Amino acid sequence: MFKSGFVAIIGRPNVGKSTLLNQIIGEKISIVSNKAQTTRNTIKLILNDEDSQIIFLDTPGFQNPKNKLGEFLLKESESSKAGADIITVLTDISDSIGKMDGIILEGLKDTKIPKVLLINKIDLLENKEEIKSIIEMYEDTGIFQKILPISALNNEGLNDYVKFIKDNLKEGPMYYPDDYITDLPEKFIAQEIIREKALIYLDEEIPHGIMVEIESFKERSDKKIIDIDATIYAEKDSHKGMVIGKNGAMLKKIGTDARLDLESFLDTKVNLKLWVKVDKNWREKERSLKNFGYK
Ligand SMILES: Nc1nc2c(ncn2[C@@H]2O[C@H](COP(=O)(O)OP(=O)(O)OP(=O)(O)O)[C@@H](O)[C@H]2O)c(=O)[nH]1
Ligand SMILES: [Mg+2]
Repeated sequence: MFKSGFVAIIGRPNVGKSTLLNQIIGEKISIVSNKAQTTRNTIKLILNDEDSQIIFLDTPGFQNPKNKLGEFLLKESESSKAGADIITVLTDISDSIGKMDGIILEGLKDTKIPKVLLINKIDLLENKEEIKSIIEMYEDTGIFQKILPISALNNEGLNDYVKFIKDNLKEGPMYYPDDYITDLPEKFIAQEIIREKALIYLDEEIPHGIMVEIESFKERSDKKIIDIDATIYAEKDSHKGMVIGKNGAMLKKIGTDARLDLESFLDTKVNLKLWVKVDKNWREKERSLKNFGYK
């Protein structure tokens, strides 16, 4: 019997949802940074096996929206639950259930499908005994069929998690060809790789106002190199200056790191050209959000 299904991963920003899924898939598809709200679209990551296909949905971090982009992110997270066969909630080693986690749990109380809780970042626990009381705290909610402490970063506890998913999958079709690990086009992943480098290097409020658009993505006819032209959008003129940096140093750093990742992802040489433009307050404008694919 072939089993398959959709597994939504939800949780606050920065708890490690994308790290977890990249680790399970064994390839870096979903971008990761230490800034909240790194993920902006629901991203499908596919785990293929001889007798099963699991489609994981990596969602934007669950938080109170502060602008139109935030409203879109919350909707993405909410709607991923609707199409899921199994729900995974990811949290970290905090010793109390915070406000946002409380809202997430409340929203799951009446959901009938299997639910699993992963307590991530146990590598950061100084006293390993502490995990017991954290597990008990979540057991008391009575919401989850399974609660597992994990470290997504160190690949700890992930086999048990995948086993739980497989045990709870139902008979189903192969939704995607068995060599697919995502349904995303290369162009989208290229855009995300560039955005990740900007997120990693830029500080304070700038990263959240960054958007990347791929202007052109062309393979040369001899197939030995891919030319990529991309624009980084910032929200303010002053932010544009910081993305470029002194004598272009910041843009160069972002470009070099992005090119190296692109070459490894696309398995070919890449010629990357970056531009920086300003689109004022695009996070509040329906039209810009639509243009950038957040609709
Ligand atoms: N120490 C430790 N850090 C981790 C672990 N998992 C993830 N991180 C770090 O946590 C940060 C956030 O990781 P992401 O995977 O981007 O988190 P996310 O939940 O997808 O965040 P959003 O997309 O913003 O909602 C990164 O700096 C990761 O390296 C873990 O198991 N241990
Ligand atoms: Mg993420």
